[in-house]
Amino acid sequence: MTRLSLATLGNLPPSIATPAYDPRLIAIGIVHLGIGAFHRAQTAIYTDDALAQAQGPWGICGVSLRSADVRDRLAPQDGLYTSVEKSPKGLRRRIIGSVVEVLFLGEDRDRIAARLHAPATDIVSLTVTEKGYCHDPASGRLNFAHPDIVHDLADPARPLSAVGLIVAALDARRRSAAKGFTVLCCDNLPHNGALLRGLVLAFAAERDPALARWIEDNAAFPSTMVDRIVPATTDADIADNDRALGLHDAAPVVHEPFKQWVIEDRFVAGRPAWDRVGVQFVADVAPFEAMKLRLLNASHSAFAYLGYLAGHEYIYQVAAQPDFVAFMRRLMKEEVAPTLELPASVDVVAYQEALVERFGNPALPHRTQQIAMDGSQKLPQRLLATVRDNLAAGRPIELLCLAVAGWMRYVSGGDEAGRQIKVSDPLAADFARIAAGHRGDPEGLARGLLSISAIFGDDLPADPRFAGEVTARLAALFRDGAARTVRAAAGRG
Ligand code: CS2
Repeated sequence: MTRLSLATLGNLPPSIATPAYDPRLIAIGIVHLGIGAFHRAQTAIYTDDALAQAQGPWGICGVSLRSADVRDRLAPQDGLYTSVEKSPKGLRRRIIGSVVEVLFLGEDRDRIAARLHAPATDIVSLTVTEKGYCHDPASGRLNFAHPDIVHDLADPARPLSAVGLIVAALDARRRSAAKGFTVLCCDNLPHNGALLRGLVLAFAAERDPALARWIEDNAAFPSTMVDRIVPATTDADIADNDRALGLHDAAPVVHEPFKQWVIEDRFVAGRPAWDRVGVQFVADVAPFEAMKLRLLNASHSAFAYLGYLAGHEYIYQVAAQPDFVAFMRRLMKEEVAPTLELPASVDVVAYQEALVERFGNPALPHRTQQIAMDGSQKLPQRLLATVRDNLAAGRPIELLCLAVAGWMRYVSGGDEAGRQIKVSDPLAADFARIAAGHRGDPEGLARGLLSISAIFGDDLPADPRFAGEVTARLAALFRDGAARTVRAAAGRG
């Protein structure tokens, strides 16, 4: 089958929208680290919309840090790919043109360095997932023992980590007396801009305090809140899309209609006309980010662990269980919403109801196992920060603790039918060791997992209310199973 590319764009059926600008004429102004499905389905689409409104030098050079796969899929098609929007109302396909170059760190290191050093690059954005920041999730500090950080400090000119790449690029700018750039973190981390700034400065200070000072003065790290549900693309998605296109696209992305991007308006130089295409610019992202992490992502993780244990492969199947939906509504209303302080313009009740509907989208099968990945990096901002706020205010924590216990039961590595669970997490080996030492002993398992300070810090394991509640919920999960425990917690048992 002929490949989608600039040369074959004209062969597409007229129902499929193509870029309203000529991607050939768009110069690169953004380097994006981590060109996975989320970036292609969210931030790159906002940029595509912005380019359609106002052409400018805002093409994206997408960089893969770990594997050549996305580069090998996108490069032969000139960076073009299909956005497939799916909901019960139907399906919409359009071709996105904002990614104009794709590089892989393992093979294109010099070209990536040249792009990052080029004065034309005003923005370096990132979606490298939580674990890509090489930090301690509980404290938010750089993990100097992380192998990539050890490597990058020993060989700063050939970095492997995103933090190392950013510091090397800013160092090169400083040496050539060029301007700095805006670093735009688009991952689901708390205060993501400030967090990344702290990591970059810690790394830079270790190399040279003067470099850290230059970065403080010359780079900006606005925080952002990003939102769109984007399950991993499957082979069946690709085959369906190829049939609709009449061309082969090796890298389509499949996503829901909803999208949101909130950004702090602190840029070193220019930016695309994102404000004209629905991006919200605010002075402080923190309230939006807390709302999203604590309502959406917390419920997602709770559904992923407890739903998987109850035998559901996909989130929409979990969202079709009245007990789970009642649990989610109660979790959001009673334990999360009271911790949020939102601008009056935000209707947080409507936001919660919309989440129930978004999770239930049957047109968008999203694997519980995909969301269950990397829990060690996700729990602190999704569940534990809320637990801390509630403990301090004397508010309830039961349902949050059930979600944490669901994670514990999941990472212990066996499901309710005794089958092995493939746990994907940077700390998976620790979980397996702890679980092996406490078979049939929920109390010991809870104690062992709570002692991982990179997740729980030192305060939570020592809090009798939290430790007691998590242990009781974990015992209930082993005794009664996830479906019954969720039913009881939802007040329906
Ligand atoms: C999900 C998120 O995989 C996960 O952990 O919770 O990727 C979620 O789909 C997005 O944050 C939605 O914006």
